[in-house]
Amino acid sequence: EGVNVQEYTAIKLRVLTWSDAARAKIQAANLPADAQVYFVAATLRPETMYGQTCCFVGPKVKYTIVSTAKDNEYLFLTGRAARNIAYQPGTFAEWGQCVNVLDLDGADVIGTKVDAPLSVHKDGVYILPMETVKETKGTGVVTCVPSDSPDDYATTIDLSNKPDYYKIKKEWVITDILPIIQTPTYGNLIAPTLVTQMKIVSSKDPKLAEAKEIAYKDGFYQGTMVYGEFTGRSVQEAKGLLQKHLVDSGNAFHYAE
Ligand code: A2H
Repeated sequence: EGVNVQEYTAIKLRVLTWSDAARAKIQAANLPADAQVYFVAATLRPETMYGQTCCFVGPKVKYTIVSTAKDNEYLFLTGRAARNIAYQPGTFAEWGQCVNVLDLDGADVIGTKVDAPLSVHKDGVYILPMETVKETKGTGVVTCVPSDSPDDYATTIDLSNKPDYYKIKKEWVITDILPIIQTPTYGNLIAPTLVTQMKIVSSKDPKLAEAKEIAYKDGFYQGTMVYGEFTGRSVQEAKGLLQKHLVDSGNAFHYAE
């Protein structure tokens, strides 16, 4: 924390169908029939959103659904993030209010299907568990881009290898990975390449910290887009363009903490 401000893009993933556990609690909370609930994922890499394959919550993390008084919009995020967002311009300040309507555990929402903006998976993607999600960072919701995030790739492999252990259905895990960014050293799938080269064996492997650092620096400073409307542009250029596109289309907002 301290004086460093982290600027995230908060991506809104609209709920298509709830998991059984979440549906029961939501019915009991009497949300209006036309309520639109969005999972809010904080990302530093908006230019990678084409490659979203699922969205992670911490199974043991506590979340809240808040009402925003805007077009029957409700947000799913940690209580901490909801309080932060309430004070940021362009969000609740204009939306009028931020009222907590329901508390949920991460485990309750696993198996919920959401629409991930820009993702090539147009029928939606699933909410899945990631044990390393921190309650104290961002919104506690992490959208999964396995091509460019070593953490996301390692978790995807774990989930796909042991669906029963994680209490998920194997078919909820998309293992097809879309190349989005070309880098000179690690090709067009930097995260899988690093995980393999560094012999990272699970989502809890300490070597992931280093892989994450390399992937972030190499992708950002050396990367070129090989997918989407900014194909051929540098990642440094595309990041701002895609952030603006997501915000202007109503699919994201700025979030700093
Ligand atoms: B990034 P920083 Cl493609 N717990 O988004 C754990 N991780 C979290 C989190 C939380 N509560 N909130 C956000 N994050 C992740 C995309 C991405 C990200 C790519 C590549 C690298 C990358 C897709 N997941 O992050 O500690 C989110 O994942 C590498 C640093 O604030 C967010 O951006 O620096 C990033 O960590 C924020 O990390």
